[in-house]
Amino acid sequence: MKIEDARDIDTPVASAVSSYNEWDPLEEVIVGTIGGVTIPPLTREMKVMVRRDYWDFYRKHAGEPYPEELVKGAARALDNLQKVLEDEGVAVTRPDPVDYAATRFRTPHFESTGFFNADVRDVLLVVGDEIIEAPMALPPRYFEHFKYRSLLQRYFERGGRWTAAPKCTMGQWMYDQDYPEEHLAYFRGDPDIPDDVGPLVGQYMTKEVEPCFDAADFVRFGRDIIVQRSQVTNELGIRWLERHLGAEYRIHRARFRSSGPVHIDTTWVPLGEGRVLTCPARPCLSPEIMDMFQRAGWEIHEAPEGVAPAEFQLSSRWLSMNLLVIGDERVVVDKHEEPTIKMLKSLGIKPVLVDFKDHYVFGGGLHCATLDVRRRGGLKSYFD
Ligand code: ABU
Repeated sequence: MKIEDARDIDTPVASAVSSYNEWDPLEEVIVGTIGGVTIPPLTREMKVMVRRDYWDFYRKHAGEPYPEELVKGAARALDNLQKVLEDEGVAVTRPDPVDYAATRFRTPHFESTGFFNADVRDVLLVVGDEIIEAPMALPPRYFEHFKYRSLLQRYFERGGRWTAAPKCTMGQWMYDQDYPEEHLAYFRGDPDIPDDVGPLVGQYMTKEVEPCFDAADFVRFGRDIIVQRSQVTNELGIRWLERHLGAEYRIHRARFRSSGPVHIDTTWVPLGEGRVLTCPARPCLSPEIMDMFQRAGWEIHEAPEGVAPAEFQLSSRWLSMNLLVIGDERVVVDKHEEPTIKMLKSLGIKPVLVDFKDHYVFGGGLHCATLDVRRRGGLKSYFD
């Protein structure tokens, strides 16, 4: 779709953008595209995303396209997801392919090449009728929001509110130059991590110099939004969103036992009203969050380990719990994740199967690769 195509769309009375939680019946969703994905430069701060086993590969091939077979596999996975969602009655939109990822770019503060564009959840946050472009925190992702601009303009013309959070500079001063490199050897999701690993003692790669956040560090429960301080989301970024959303929403900071948190959607994942999945390798360290859920009668279930025969370069194996809830007790899950499928069935939830594992190599599961633009249902409080 091009921007010109959107001009004749009449603005409906109700906004085309409306989503307050992660589980109400899904009506419209953006599914990412993988075209143009480029091996990012392995700067120090990028090591929060890339698994150590791959550092040499990323050093050697920075700026080149990923191997064609990997890209084709991920493209097929995204197309499979589109079909499955459409078969379930969900309208799917896809961003235009943009091949700027391989382009070298320069701002007054850094030079980089781009990275990828499939994980729309990292870049955009929908809260009610508003779509917020996240500032992001890593230089290769600086321009990633442009991939979605024509779609955003279309949603804007259909009544959605459209906001861009202040972009951070991504200058070197934003990153802790003394962050111990050996702590990056522990990857998020490792079960055995020492007690003094960076995030467990309040040390992160991103400092509190300018607000930064990735949208995927926030998870929406109506009026209550849970966020984690992560390697890519700092306290200033959290405060920006808190003030921006105002008194209608309550932002709750949660901590988990993780060696390098990046995105909350493989850690604390709602399955529907009253049920949340927690990652057994990253238990919640915030008693007030546990109390909040327990007092409101929420069930907290441990996610089974992932089993899909996939390669993981940019994420933990816990993409198995990165599920897309489409409402009416239906959850989209990768068809290889037998233990997760079994668990969903035991809870009376219908697993909607999709062959998606070939997208995992690029660091994203089903929740990462999608953005729910519209769900039926309004703003509610689930914890009063
Ligand atoms: N983009 C989600 C990755 C989170 C994880 O590695 O568990």
